[in-house]
Amino acid sequence: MAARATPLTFDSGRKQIFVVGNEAADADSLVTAYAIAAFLDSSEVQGVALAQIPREEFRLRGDSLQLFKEAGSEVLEDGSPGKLHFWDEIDWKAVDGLDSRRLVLTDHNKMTAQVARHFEGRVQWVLDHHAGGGSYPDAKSDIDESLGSASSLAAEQFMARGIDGMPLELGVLLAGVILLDTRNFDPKENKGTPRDRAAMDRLAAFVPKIGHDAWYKQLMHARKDVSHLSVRELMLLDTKVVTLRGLQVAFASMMSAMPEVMSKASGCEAFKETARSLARDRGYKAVVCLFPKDKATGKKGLALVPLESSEAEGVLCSDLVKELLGTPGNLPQELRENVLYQTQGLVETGFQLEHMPDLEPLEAYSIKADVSRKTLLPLAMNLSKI
Ligand SMILES: [Mn+2]
Repeated sequence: MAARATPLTFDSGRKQIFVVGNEAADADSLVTAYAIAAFLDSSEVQGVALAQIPREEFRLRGDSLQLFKEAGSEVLEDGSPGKLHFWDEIDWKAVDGLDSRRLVLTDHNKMTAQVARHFEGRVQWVLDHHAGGGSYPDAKSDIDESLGSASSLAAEQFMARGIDGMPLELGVLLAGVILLDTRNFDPKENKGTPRDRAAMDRLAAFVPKIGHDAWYKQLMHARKDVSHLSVRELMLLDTKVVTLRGLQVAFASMMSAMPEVMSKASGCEAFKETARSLARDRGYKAVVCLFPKDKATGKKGLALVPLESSEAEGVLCSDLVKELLGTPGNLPQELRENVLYQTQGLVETGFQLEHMPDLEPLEAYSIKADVSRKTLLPLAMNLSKI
């Protein structure tokens, strides 16, 4: 196991071709970028696989974590692949200095703004299964919108070289993603096409001995499993960042109930410190966590952690609490007419926010179980206006 990422040094004797997947950085995007970079690597070309996330966030993708491990890829202590280069690790000045650099897009067909800043006019090839396309008429294009997985396209490239051209590591990675993306070719899901099936059949030798069905179940379980994640990682897992009164606030949908998360954090004070440290690192002024329903109370949980309670973000958090406590009486007409406010019964009952003094110094509350981030956010956005 390598202790650190393979340092990305540019070989002056070869042309650099960067390969990047989409910004969601799901298994299909990560694996196609990784595989196509390896495919392109030669005595003339240095293939560089790129992920549009910081390395810290790789572990949040449990399916990818498991797949790279199973494939025998060289991984770091956190399980992230050493040969995959993450957005926070790139020396962009050095990249911009590579005059002949080119870009390949996998699993999307239009550069994100952050990628375009470094590769405008340099897209050479697009392998994708999304609608759209046509953004780069001069680039080679392999786009099939009907496909379940872009990994099927990547597999075809290796197959065209003959089966001997497919290394074991990449065969396992691509087969695993095709199974995930096609939902194991379940006809009810209608995601896998005959073209995906043909790619999968040619990768049959890379499926582990347990067989397709059991492997698919394991990978899906790994995708949903959050037991390996730290409290900080749980906060990163499903976070929306919004600007309220000019301040960046992260709204995290937590995957475990409040009591479990507090015990994982070793207490409310440590939880609060974890949230503040995340806020500092990411430039947030506050982190608001919404926890799933706690079986014991039948309610969800809400915790608000401003970076500094004496500053503007502290006022913002207490104003949000006041606003929540004032519902339903204070709901503006626009939210009364909001369909989700109606289906969650918020127009009649309000958010049913109740302080949980036992969790101090953490500012924690129980909240009506029907509430979701989709209804919490509009109220916060409304607050930003007043
Ligand atoms: Mn995809």
